[in-house]
Amino acid sequence: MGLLFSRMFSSLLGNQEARILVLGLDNAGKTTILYRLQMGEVVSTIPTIGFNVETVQYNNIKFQVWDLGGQTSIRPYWRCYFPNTQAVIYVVDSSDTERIGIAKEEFHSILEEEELKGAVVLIFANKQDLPGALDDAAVTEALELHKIKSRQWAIFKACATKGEGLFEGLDW
Ligand SMILES: Nc1nc2c(ncn2[C@@H]2O[C@H](COP(=O)(O)OP(=O)(O)OP(=O)(O)O)[C@@H](O)[C@H]2O)c(=O)[nH]1
Ligand SMILES: [Mg+2]
Repeated sequence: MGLLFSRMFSSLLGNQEARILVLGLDNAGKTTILYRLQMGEVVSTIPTIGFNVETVQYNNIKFQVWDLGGQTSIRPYWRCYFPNTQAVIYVVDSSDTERIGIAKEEFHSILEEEELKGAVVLIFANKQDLPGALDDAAVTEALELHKIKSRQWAIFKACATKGEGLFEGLDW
């Protein structure tokens, strides 16, 4: 009851909270994005085994951001984090054209999840600084984003290491 009232008051006062999952293949740049958003810095990362969770306060919204490890063997555990998620940030390494098909398959299986039915989806076409990186239109095509039905989605070009595109995505 107390929790309910505190949530009601904070929403009346305009302080909203949102739970966000950051998903995507290993090496896409998820952890780099999380700490760039939280600290405004590039941190040196190691592959995430498990998850990182941080609170990011932005524009009166407190985002609880969950960054999950993307290695093949860890992906089955993503679903443990699905309940109560308002938004999914799907990160793609735009220069990894070899694995873009796998990125597409993982993306569409996320969309089919019942527990994520109400979540909005933001896609970051990350690593735009690398040679040969697909732009947002090419990533849109490769991920077959036109197949998305009855869900709000948007794609932004990003470069996590330079901090480009990330807050534009959060603004959305
Ligand atoms: N050139 C370039 N490198 C990036 C960018 N974003 C992330 N990286 C690098 O990509 C590598 C992997 O980044 P991580 O953030 O650890 O990737 P991750 O998605 O968290 O990977 P897992 O934890 O294994 O799922 C690191 O060496 C980052 O510095 C970018 O925009 N451009
Ligand atoms: Mg990571």
